[in-house]
Amino acid sequence: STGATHPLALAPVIAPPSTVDGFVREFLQNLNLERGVTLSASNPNDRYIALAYTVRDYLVARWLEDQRRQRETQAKGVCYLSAEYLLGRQLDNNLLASGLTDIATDALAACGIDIGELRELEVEPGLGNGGLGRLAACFIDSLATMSVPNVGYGIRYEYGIFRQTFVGGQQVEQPDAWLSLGSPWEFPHPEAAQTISFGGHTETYDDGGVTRNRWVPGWDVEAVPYNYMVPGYQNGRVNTLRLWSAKATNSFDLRVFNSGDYEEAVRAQTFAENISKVLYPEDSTPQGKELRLQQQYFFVAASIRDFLDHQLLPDFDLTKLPERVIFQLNDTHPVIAVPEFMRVLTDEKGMDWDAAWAITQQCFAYTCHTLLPEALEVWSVDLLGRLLPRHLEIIYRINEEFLVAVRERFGDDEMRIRNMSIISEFPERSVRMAYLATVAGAKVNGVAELHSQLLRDKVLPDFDEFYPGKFTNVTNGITPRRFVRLANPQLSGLITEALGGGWLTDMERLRELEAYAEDPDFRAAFAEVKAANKRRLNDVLLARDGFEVSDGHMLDVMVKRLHEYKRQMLKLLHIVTAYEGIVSGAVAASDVQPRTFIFGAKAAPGYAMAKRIIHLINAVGSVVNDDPRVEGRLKVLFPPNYNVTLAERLIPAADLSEQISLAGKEASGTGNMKFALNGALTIGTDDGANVEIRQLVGDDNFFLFGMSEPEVEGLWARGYKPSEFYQADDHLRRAIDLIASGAFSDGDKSVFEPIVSNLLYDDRFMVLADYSAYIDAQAKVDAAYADQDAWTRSAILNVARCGFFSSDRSMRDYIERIWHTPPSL
Ligand code: AZC
Repeated sequence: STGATHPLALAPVIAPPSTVDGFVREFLQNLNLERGVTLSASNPNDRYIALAYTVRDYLVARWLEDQRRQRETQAKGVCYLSAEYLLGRQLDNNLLASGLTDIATDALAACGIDIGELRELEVEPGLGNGGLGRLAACFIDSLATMSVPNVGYGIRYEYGIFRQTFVGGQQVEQPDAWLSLGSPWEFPHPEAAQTISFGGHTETYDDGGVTRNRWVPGWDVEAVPYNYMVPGYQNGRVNTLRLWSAKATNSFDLRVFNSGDYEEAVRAQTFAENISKVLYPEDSTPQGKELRLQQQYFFVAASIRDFLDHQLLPDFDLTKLPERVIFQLNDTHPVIAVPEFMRVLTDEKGMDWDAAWAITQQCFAYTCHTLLPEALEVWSVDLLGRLLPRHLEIIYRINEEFLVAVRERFGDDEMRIRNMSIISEFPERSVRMAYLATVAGAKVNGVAELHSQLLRDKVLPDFDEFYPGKFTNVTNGITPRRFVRLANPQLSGLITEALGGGWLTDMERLRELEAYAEDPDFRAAFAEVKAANKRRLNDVLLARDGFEVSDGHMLDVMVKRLHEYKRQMLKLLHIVTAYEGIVSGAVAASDVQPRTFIFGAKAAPGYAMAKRIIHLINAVGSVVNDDPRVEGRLKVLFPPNYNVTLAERLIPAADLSEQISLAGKEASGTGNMKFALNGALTIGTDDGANVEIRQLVGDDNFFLFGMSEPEVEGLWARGYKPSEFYQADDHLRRAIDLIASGAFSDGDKSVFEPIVSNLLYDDRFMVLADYSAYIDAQAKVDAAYADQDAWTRSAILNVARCGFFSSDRSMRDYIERIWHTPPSL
């Protein structure tokens, strides 16, 4: 009790506006009170922020209520630890979740404002690289929608994923200053900052007759929490996303300031604040930088402390932690949380080692998102020991006890012990974070059936044998609220007309659409939605980049990070082949199914080959688009800066979804799910979640091509020589020769020579081996597209059969197989 007596203060959650009048009043009040302007004096940014605050005010009441309830019940919840959350724009999502879209639209119209214009002002928080970060964002949406208590913990990067521009067809990275106009969705709490320590040394001391070790850190920074609301879809529930921002500690500052060294003080501040300054733009490759390890420890240490100190009731019995919380490790980035948790339980809370370890092994679970061995994070012992000396000791002890147990089980099989050790000795002594996570985690999961299987069989087979039942699968999912309802309102309307409401939170109901696939009127309506989405995309690309999507073209889309294993090169060889066929006269232009190819892809700034491929895509695009011989038939568009906002426009307009990674390399993919659920047909390899998509939609509604994973292995074993494929295939040779000739680089053969020689003499991802199967499958695509009605039928069946890929289903799987949290609060 606060001692309040006023009736309003007794129910301190203020009722939000739920009428147009109420919304207008609140909006104008926010303009006045928060922006200090009147409506007539306001600029668009003022209006956007006042609108955001008005929606936020509405959600806050629910949020406070949920926080109170969660504290009261102390039900088991999920702490999702992720270095990335690729959120996308918030305004529309929060309007949809709160059911305020119509009220807000009308209220703004009544103020003479077009809400659509304000929507475009929001800079999306790009606090993630790609699939892994977007998955985290989908998961927290689903948990809120399913009323599962959850806190998402992460980093509030001041600069998110870089803004990509093209100069002369080459990628140039610009900083993403997403916070520069203010961020109305966040609640900063500087007063609740945690102090996070680094460096120093460890020492032994006498604790009442027992010798213990403890950490004497060398320096520290403040972690300031910023809270974001994560509203469920129209269920009145709001969870929390808590992102940490680094600040210099005051004491440190003051000490140096007092000594009169202003520059040194500023330098110290910059050093501290660098920790949350920028997202590492790496995807599927670890960046072994000291600052990155600092980021990782910074956010998990703050999160664990936050949970223990603020989410638990005082006097909570720590031995009961496994009944209260599960920390889900989103890839290896947060795995340093394991030794930190052990350190807190033993060194700080005085628990004995064995008890603490038993608790730790129940409180963590680990998701692996890759199969590329080069993408599994390792930290050199040297660096770890310098930055986190106590943690290194703890890791050594975990490893020691683990290897004793391995010996007990498998005997003195030194080879196996070396292979399973958390510490690897070559090329330098280092800590294998995936192994640490596997040893500590109650469960380890891959992100699609095939990936989980390969993880057990190929990447961690010894661990699978040692820990029966530890490995499991949870196939990824996507939130249908953002990627169907918001991205594709027309399709959503059509589905609701057919099925009534409720499907958005029960996506298996889309199955009922199967019957509609046989209805010519429904097919016509569905085709009209696709056409309208193409027109909308055309408007977006015209305004954004000056591009035009040609009428009547098949829209063939490949959007994802640029990585060799994803094989944008294979797509490009198809385009060059189609182009070469027409200009050489081998194929009559009039016989070619008109297509617009759209790429979207960022390359990691340090990934030279990926950047060269971007350059080549743009180079091929400008030649093809300028050549009158293929006009009206082939077009290549590469809008720069592919992000969540653009994805929401592109995907609903696509006819064909390109998912063409080398089998065994793409852990899951999630873009593949978004396309299928928006009625694009997939051309794809038997890789990642493509396998499950194909099983669900059926072979007739999916264009499968290429080697399977065992076939890939077989070819490696026999010895892969890409040049043999080049020699044996006329089309392939002509396509590669055309690139090598300088036809796309003003005659300069050197520009793309590294790509050509890589393909001919290395080709790690077997582009040439799958080329001819891909070209054949594309011919089948053309033939199928010629029968528009049959194509539409297949597209409807894709939608109808992909309800499985809702992230709500993924969350149910995590709850059942890993978290064991109560289904709802
Ligand atoms: C990605 C995988 O490459 C992708 O296949 C998967 O769908 C996605 O995670 C979500 O699980 N991985 C990454 O983005 N990053 C790393 C480090 O693997």
